[in-house]
Amino acid sequence: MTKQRKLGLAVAQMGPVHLADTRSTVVKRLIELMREAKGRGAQFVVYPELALTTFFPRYWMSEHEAQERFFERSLPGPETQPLFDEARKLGMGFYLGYAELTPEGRAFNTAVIVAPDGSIAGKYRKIHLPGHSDHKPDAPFQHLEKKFFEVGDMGFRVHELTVGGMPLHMGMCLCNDRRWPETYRVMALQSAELVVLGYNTPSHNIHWNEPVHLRTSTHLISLQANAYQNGIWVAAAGKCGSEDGHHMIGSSVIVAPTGEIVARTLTEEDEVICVSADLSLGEMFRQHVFNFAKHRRPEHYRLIVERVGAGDPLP
Ligand code: ING
Repeated sequence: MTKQRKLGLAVAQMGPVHLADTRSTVVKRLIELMREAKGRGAQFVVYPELALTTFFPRYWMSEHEAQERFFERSLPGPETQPLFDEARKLGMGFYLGYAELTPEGRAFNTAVIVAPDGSIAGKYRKIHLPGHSDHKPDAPFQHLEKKFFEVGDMGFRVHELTVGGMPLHMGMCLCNDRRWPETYRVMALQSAELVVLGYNTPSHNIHWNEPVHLRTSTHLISLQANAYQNGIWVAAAGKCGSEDGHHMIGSSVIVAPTGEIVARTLTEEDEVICVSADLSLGEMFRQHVFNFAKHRRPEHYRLIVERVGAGDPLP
């Protein structure tokens, strides 16, 4: 049996963030969640996508207005610095999702991994942007990620960081990315042991009358299948509950390389779940059933990269 490599891993789910909530009140909640995670033995904590604000892509507005109200021009910035200070004081690493406006004026749905020493160990810009860019006035709400964000330009990367004296390979993604198997496979091919992600998932589908329960079941299936099929831990933090009347699913989870849910939130509020994740567990799957080097046959997978949409059967 390989040597155990235990990581105190927490997910900090957030309840609603309303339009009227200020960043500083949100940062106070994030700090409270970090302190609870620390008390539960965590060394790394995962926060949601767009954690600092309400899920603003649900509202029609100009890019300029969105950028003025909901984007960060620097991270840490004046309002988020207290979170970075607290993390360094607690020796806690964390993942945080936020809306990024670059000095050149480019807008991304972004997340960072911050190492326990406070340094930014990795940045990711969301690649799979769901929703639309046009105004749908008849819809109960919008989903304007294709309007407010550019497609991420950093690819799917795996970041090496040391947590609690243990070096580890951590991948990251955002929300809709978790529904696409390519996301995890590209990171598992870079030897990821753990993928962390945040999400904001409306429970109502504006395109068709999808049964509400499917939002949660498809969320969980996506995480569990890909954790197992890549031999990795997956930690997913939701921002949930009803934001100014718009409901989003909870069910934040930590999933083991077995595909089993080892911790799951019970509420749609601020809530911490925490496990002692043995990163060596993934090796059992990566050495045997999903030994990529031994079993994969990329020469037969070419369509996955060459085609964007579905086309005719091969001749
Ligand atoms: N939200 C949703 C998500 O991927 C969605 C959008 C829901 C797409 C359900 C397809 C099906 O969880 C974000 N922010 O990507």
